[in-house]
Order: sequence, then C-alpha cells, then structure tokens
Amino acid sequence: MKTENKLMIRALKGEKTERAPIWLMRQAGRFLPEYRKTRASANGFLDLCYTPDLAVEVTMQPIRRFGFDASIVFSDILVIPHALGQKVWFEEGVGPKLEPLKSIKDLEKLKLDNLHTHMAPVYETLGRLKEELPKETTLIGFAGAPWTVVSYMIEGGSSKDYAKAKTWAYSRPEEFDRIIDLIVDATTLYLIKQIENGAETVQLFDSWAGIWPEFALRRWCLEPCKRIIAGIKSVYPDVPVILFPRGVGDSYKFFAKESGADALGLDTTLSTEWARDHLQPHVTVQGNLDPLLLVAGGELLDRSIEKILSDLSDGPFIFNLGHGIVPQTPIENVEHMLKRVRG
Ligand code: 1CP
Repeated sequence: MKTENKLMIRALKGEKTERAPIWLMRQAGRFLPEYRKTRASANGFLDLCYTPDLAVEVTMQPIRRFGFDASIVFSDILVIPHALGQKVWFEEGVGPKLEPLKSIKDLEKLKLDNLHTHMAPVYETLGRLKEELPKETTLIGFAGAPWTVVSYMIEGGSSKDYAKAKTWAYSRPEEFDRIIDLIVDATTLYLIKQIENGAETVQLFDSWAGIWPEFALRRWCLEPCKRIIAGIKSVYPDVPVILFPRGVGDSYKFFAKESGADALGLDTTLSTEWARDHLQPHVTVQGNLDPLLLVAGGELLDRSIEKILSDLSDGPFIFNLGHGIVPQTPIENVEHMLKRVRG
C-alpha cells in the first residue's frame, strides 16, 4: 500500500478517517513476555537498540500480537547523546545513566561527526522493518525533543525537579542555548536520515516539557522543536511530524499554531473537549488514555475510551495513551481496548 493511503498517514494529514488509527507509546517493551525474553538474550539494553536483528524482532512483536496501525522503531531517545560521544549506560532496575555535562567545556567534547556511523544500525533496522511490516502498517521514526534529551545530559539520568538543568538555563542562558542548538542539529540530521531509510512519519518526544514557565517553554521547547520540524520539512515537505509536548496545559495552543507539527500527542491530563475546540481545528490530535486506566481495566476504562472517541472522532484523530504503556499492563486489557476502539 502506498504511504499516503495508510490510515495513520491519512489521519496525520488532517483527514477524519472512517475509524481512528491506534498505536501505543512504548508499545514494544516490558509489558510483553516476548520482549522480556528477547531482552534477556541481549547484552544489555543498548545492545538491543544497536543490533538490527533484535531491534526488528522487538518492534514486530506488538504488531504480530495486536496488529496496531503503526509501528514505532525500537530505540531510545538517549542514543543521540551517546552518538555525540557522551557516556550513556542503562542500569538494571534503575534506568538510564549518563556522565553529566558539568560546564560548557564538556560540550566541546561532543561532536556531530560520527552521528550517522553510530546510528547505522538504527537506519538498517528501519529499512528492514519497511520490508517486514504488514503493508497497511505505518512505520514511525522518533527522537527526543532537545529539552528532554538535554535534561538527561545535564542531570546524568532521570530527575525529580530538573534543578541542575533549570539553574544552568536561568543563570547562563546563552550557554544553555548552545547545548540545545547542538541537539537541534543532531536531531534534525537523525530524523531526516530515518525518513530516508523508511520512516513514514516521525515523532518528537518532549516528555518533560511541562516543567517550564512560559518564556522558557517558548525558548527551550517550542523554538527548538520548530527548527527541527522546519529542517525536516525543507527536505521532506510531505512527511508528517508528530510532537508530544507533554504536560504543557494551555500552552498546547502555541504548539498547535506555531510549531509546524502536523499532529500533537495529548497527555493524560488534557481535556479532550478543550483539545477538540482549541487544537483540532489546527492539527491532528493523538491520545490520551491514562496508561493506568489500562492497568486497572473495568468500567472506568470503558467510559474513558468512549469519552475520548466521542470527543475527538469528528476531526483528525489517532487513538493512543497519554504517556507510555507501563510494564504491569494486562495483555487482555489491551485486547479489550483495541476491540472498543475498532468497533
Ligand atoms: O529495561 C529495559 O528493557 C529498558 C526499558 C526501555 C525501553 C523498552 C527504555 C529505557 N527505553 C525503551 C524503549 C523506548 N524508549 C522506545 C521504543 C519504542 C517502544 O518501546 O515502543 C521509545 C519511543 C522510548 C522513548 C523514551 N526513552 C522517552 C520518551 C517517551 C516517554 O516515555 O516519555 C524517554 C523519556 C526515554 C528515556 C528512558 N529510556 C528508558 C527508560 C526507562 C526511560 C525513562 C526514564 C525516566 O523516566 O526518566
């Protein structure tokens, strides 16, 4: 099937489709027993990302089981700092760790030169997926948005309050701009190359966008994402871009009108009625079931699915969660949700 005829792409291009396409953020991952099995056979998490045989396998697993309308390539947002030369590792049971940037001198050690060589396995994975996926399934490439990636680069891992990164931004904003700029450049090149290798749309994850006051949100989230999207569109004007500025509340409006994204991922807290009235006239919307409703199941799950569908199905819409699926999600609840969404 031609890309432009796929359900997901038609929705991304602003069409109200006969039914909502559905995929789930973090669909290839720890809630599947077959993922845990492949993961155990790999030599750590990064090995899984950089070994095409394994990355193709775990990307295909949720498609085989559930037949989602879209497939997101298995990788991680932290491959970008890794490719630039920062030390990145994943501690079992803890999560991602990085040797943190402590001063602007540390930025000088990071280089764009090896980006495509480092990412060659990811590009190969995309190319193979394009061949292997069912003909109607859309292949999604992705990257972290600059702020979200930079938060890990400065904090050295996950953070509760982002105090180091925010203090750096507020006290030496021009330095902080330079770090963000490097990630803008790397991410633009990386996503263009993902498209060249088979990605039919790309999603930018700004998972931690919701922690900034408005002026900073514009400077370090909206503007960098806008530049990446413009960079992609200058080469691939017809490839739709999805942006997920999680947690930004009312500011979703600016992202809808100014970012250049074709679609916005809505987080769990956003009112679907508000999104219908303020966002859907400008962009396709994607979301936003609470991942923990999918864990709990039952009546509240059913009512929440119905509400999302009834509020958003009159315009361009993609059904998804409001954040990534969690490991403890029962598989039967995912099957149940799929039936409800597909009717
Ligand atoms: O032990 C394991 O198996 C590792 C768990 C895991 C997985 C399955 C990590 C570590 N990353 C991933 C894959 C991943 N990460 C995908 C692939 C596609 C898929 O699973 O379907 C994607 C799209 C991501 C994106 C990602 N990584 C984000 C943005 C999305 C989001 O959920 O907000 C973020 C913030 C990360 C960082 C990261 N990598 C891994 C973890 C556990 C985290 C989050 C840590 C934190 O909460 O700070």
